[in-house]
Amino acid sequence: MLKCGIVGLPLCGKSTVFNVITRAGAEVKPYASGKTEPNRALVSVPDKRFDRLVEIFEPKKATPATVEFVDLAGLSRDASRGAGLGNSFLSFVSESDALLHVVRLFENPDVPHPEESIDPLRDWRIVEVELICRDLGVVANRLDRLAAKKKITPAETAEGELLKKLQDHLMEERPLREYDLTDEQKRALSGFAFLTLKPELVVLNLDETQTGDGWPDASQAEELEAFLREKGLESVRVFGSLEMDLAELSPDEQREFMKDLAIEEPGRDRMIHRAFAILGLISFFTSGKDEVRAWTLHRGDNAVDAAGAIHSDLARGFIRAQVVTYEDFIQSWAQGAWAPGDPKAGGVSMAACRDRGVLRLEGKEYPVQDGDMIEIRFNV
Ligand SMILES: Nc1nc2c(ncn2[C@@H]2O[C@H](COP(=O)(O)OP(=O)(O)OP(=O)(O)O)[C@@H](O)[C@H]2O)c(=O)[nH]1
Ligand SMILES: [Mg+2]
Repeated sequence: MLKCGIVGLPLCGKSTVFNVITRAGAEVKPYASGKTEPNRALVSVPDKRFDRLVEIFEPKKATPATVEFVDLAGLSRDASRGAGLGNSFLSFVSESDALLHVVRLFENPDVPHPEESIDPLRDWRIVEVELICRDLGVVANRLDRLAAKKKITPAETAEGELLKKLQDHLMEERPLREYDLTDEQKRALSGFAFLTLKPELVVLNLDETQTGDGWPDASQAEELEAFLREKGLESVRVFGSLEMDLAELSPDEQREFMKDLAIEEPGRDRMIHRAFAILGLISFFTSGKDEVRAWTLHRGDNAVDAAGAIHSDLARGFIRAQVVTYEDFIQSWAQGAWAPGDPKAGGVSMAACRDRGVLRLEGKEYPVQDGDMIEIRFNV
């Protein structure tokens, strides 16, 4: 299960943003909670192709792809040195596959600001530095271990050399995403779960007075956005409290409200879409009359990874994957290229695709493509 962790300073609106995305109704309060156990909720990946397959197959069960969002406690200045909830909390961050980094722009006299003023660029940087410090600690630990070893393999020598370079880079308070790593190096380092290598989406949490024309001074938001663009990081503007309340209205009422406030697209949709994009996810589908299901993989995962996502037995006994692209499948369907019999039977439809020559047999190493429809042949 892929996880997106929500990070930010205390009281910047993390739980509010979590509620906007998940509609899970987590507790939101104007004082620091000091809670260590994170809120978690699953969110379905919005996907028109999946919806279409459900229409076609009318399955007994429809299971969209999901990603878990995890609402973490506030990250204080100096957390990496044990301040606030410190390192125990940072370990929750390292479990995440991507980060949603919330920064506060909303003015709310009832909610104290840990730094006592609204300055989103400063706040973003405080959290960034904490993540850098945590990575630095991980590197130092590993270097100490390597140094203490009596015998060291050539691979460990190479690892130590790379880690020393990363250490210098981090010491300059620069994140690892700005270090030029090869894919091979990234793979070798994946076990460290470096926080500043994780994809990050920055969420600017605004309030309802900060919409369109009603907000004369958008300079702080624009300054942060320009800065992030320069760094190659993406950001979205969200009206945290407002959108959390909106979620309780009917779709019509929501549209009306959004029109009044000159909000074009709900922040929820934008956040979910961008989060999936930065996670580097692709979806593949399995379909039949019992179940249509969307599965998520990382780009570059192969057919055995796909089999393993479904069940470990399928990966273990993997023989072949029968693959048809979503587009070819839909075309076959539209042209009525079905074998006689039940038009909604999954097996029959794959056979029909084979007859049209659009079904491929792929082996273990086949890199799964976004939108593939897959049936695994296996033997255990
Ligand atoms: N006016 C306004 N208030 C907001 C907004 N977002 C959050 N708040 C308020 O800020 C306070 C803190 O919000 P939370 O979502 O609990 O913040 P948090 O980051 O989860 O806080 P901790 O978990 O304690 O660090 C609550 O009183 C919210 O109602 C916003 O967009 N506008
Ligand atoms: Mg919270």
